[in-house]
Amino acid sequence: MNAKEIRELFPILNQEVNGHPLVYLDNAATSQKPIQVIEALERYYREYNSNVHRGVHTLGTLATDGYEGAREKVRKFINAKEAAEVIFTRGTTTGLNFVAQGYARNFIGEGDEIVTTEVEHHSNFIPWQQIAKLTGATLKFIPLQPDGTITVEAAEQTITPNTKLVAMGYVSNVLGSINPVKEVASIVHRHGGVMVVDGAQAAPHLKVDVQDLDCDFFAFSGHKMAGPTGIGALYGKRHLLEKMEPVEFGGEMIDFVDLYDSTWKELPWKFEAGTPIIGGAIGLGAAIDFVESIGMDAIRDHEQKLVSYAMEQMSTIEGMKIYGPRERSGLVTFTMGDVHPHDIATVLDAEGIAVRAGHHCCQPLMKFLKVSATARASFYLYNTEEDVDALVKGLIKTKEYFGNVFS
Ligand code: 7TS
Repeated sequence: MNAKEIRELFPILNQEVNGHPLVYLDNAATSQKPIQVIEALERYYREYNSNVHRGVHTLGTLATDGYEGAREKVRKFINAKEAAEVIFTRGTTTGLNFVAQGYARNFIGEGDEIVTTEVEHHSNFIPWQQIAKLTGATLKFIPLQPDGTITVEAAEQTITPNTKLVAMGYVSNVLGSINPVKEVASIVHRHGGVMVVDGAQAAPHLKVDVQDLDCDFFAFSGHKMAGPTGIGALYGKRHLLEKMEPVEFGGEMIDFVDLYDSTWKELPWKFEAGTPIIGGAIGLGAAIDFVESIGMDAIRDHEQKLVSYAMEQMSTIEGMKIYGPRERSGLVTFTMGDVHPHDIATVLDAEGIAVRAGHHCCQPLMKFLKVSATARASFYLYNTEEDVDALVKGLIKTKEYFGNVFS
């Protein structure tokens, strides 16, 4: 299937916005959903909505099979050893906070180091900053290259025997850079620490193999990979999840409850208190089936061609500054002369083109790049060269509109 055929499977894309065909280039914020995912959600709510893991009635069994079946799909998708190592969460943010509260808070203390980078999304930054404040651990940052990339050598020089945890994004949501998480995991393991990977921008766009990366935790969101909002997964190695404390308490996650003490269910349910996100998990399972039917390698190849074409075309515009390395995932973050990124996004929106402007939840990185905001076009499997052409045309129009601010 080519991108144009894939596009037909996404009903939302077939509409006009402000009198122009919609060109959706805000996929790093959230992707659109194909008909297969919408139908899986509808089928669940129309035909077998029920709570899981409790009743013996038929709908309850169907819902439980759907929910646990989705867990197995996630396991296979990221190549975890066992489904018990996959915890359903609300998304990447929740997954990373679980590791911070359930693991780091209990196993990290004064004199220990937590290592992260200035490239991180706030979701993979603030939890560690706060845990460091709470525990007295030292927060350290791997020095960045001028283009914002992270080298193995810089990681090697920052990580020490005192480093108990390294938190790093696999793919940057601003620079598109692909970080050497496998190599960094090997360094931190040599020093006895754990490797936490923020996979929010990786899982939708490239083949993830948590065993090959040898990361200890890996968090991602369903909504950025054609799935519904409100669902994601946290992978953790069994031995770490076993010693990690539950973060939420209540129904579903207990074994026995006594007046003054309680015991927990086995993995992964120990971490899934309350009625879980059943419809969301089933929708995520359908999204995994969908992206796998296209093929993760095919998705990456398509995005590589698009991003190269976009960078080439955009570079021809006077005043264009593109951030990040040449080798990247499918997104382009840029500024254009002195035009404020919000103005760029506003003019593009009038042309039916959706891009994001702002700090992209990466204020430390904006500081590093010495900008207060940037604009970003991010691609997915349904975007086409025509979308890039529309973007470039829109940017030229923006430039003409604000022409006098170019020096
Ligand atoms: N980590 C990275 C690298 C991200 O890009 C995002 C969301 C998150 C974590 C948080 O994911 P959530 O699903 O829990 O919200 N990034 C963006 C973005 O770039 N624009 O909007 C959301």
